[in-house]
Amino acid sequence: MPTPRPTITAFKASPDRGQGLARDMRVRWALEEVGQPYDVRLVTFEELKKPAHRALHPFGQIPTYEEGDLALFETGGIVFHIAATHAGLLPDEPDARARAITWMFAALSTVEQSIVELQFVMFMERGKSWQGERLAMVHDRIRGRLGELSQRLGDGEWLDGAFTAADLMMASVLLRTRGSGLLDEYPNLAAYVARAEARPAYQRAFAAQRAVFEASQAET
Ligand code: GTB
Repeated sequence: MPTPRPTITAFKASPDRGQGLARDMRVRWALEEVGQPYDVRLVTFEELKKPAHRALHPFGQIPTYEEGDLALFETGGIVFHIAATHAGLLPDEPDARARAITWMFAALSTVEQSIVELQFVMFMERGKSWQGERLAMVHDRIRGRLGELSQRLGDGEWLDGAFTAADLMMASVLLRTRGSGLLDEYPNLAAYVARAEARPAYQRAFAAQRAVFEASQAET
């Protein structure tokens, strides 16, 4: 049976000004990779915290994913659901599939953790007397993870054979370090992310989220 056309939520005015760093991007990208058309409902920061949105997302965030009677939140869960219900993002062979799922978790829980911390330091702790020291500490923590990942990737094209949802998630996470310049210290990781960004599905997803930003500029 074909999947009902899903609807995702995204920021009406993303603070990243269309750079593709908000987390709706990874869901759009997954949908593009599997060729699943989707709709987008744009929400304001105020709407995120209202009961109607909290009924979909207990933490009042984007993105959410609705497909018929199913409502999901958390990009890990959403991307896994897309990959599990469409061909193209997870291998069929059980061990390779289990490894890809493991890498998805690693991207979100082992690698993204310190990168999220970086955003806290940069934006929420701006102006604090200790910001510089904490920034150096968080940079080093990220370097630790990037170094380990770089070592494992070596000269591989993707994490484990062909491109999977794990690469989609890992590249999405790594992209968030771009402003810091840290990624460029690991040329194989920088090239890995560039390969991911060059995928036509990534490009379509990027253009779609960028169009939201451009439309918001045209309105003002
Ligand atoms: N773990 C959740 C998931 O993976 O789905 C995290 C979801 C999340 O953090 N959503 C953010 C959100 O809704 C948007 S992506 N924040 C609003 C709130 O919590 O009130 C995080 C984000 C925001 C802005 C930028 N940026 O400007 O560069 C990048 C990433």
